[in-house]
Amino acid sequence: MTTQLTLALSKGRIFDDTLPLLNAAGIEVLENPETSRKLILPTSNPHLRVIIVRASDVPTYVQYGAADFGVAGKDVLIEHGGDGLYQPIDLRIAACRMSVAVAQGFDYASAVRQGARLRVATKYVEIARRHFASKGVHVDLIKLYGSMELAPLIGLSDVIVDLVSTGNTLRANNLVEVEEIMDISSRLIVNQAALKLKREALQPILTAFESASLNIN
Ligand code: PRT
Ligand code: MG
Repeated sequence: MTTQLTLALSKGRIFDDTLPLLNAAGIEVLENPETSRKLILPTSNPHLRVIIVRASDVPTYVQYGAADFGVAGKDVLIEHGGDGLYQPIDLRIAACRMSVAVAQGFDYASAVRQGARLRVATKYVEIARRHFASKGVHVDLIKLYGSMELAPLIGLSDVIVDLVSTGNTLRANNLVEVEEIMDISSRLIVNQAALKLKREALQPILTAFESASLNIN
């Protein structure tokens, strides 16, 4: 009997950037998640299927073994925690950075110097909490699920912590990046039990992903 493998991906940049890695492993995904409503996509490998889930849900599917492996951003992995996950490879895809940004005119440096208590709006509360704790800055964290850029503009927060790639979103909203917290890229994550029980089926794909990511990036 051959082993069935399930790979969890999110639509959009993670799916788009993972496709070339799958192709390098000789695998075609047979439906396009942008046009198909299907959440389980067959591939040219009859023993491998792709499931499409929210980016922040990828670690949960892999942790519980509903997916054997998946691709998730470092941001998502830090917020989720690493329980039950093996993180063997930085695929170096969907790269961006996690930064602190403020409204134009807000003097972040002197607020920090004066020991002001900062209101921080973010979707990434764990990353923000660790960052400001390490700087010894007191913060009130305000959890948002999107459109963080709005918060400093209408007085919900003093600063935001968000992902930045081109900087266009910040610029369009008159926000300024004042501090880079960390570089972000996407990682391959593997269910720890699957790694042991399905090693023979998984290993060739993991190896192909790793060498393809080195060649492509
Ligand atoms: O969208 P959804 O709520 O379903 O989930 P998600 O936003 O977590 O998923 P998705 O697909 O948008 O992002 C998946 C992963 O891509 C993230 O977890 C990051 O690791 C990575 N990534 C890379 C990014 C970006 N670049 C990025 N630029 N994720 C989000 N952005 C957003 C950012 O939040 C901001 O709103 O793009 C905007 C900034 O982009 P620039 O180019 O204007 O600076
Ligand atoms: Mg998004």
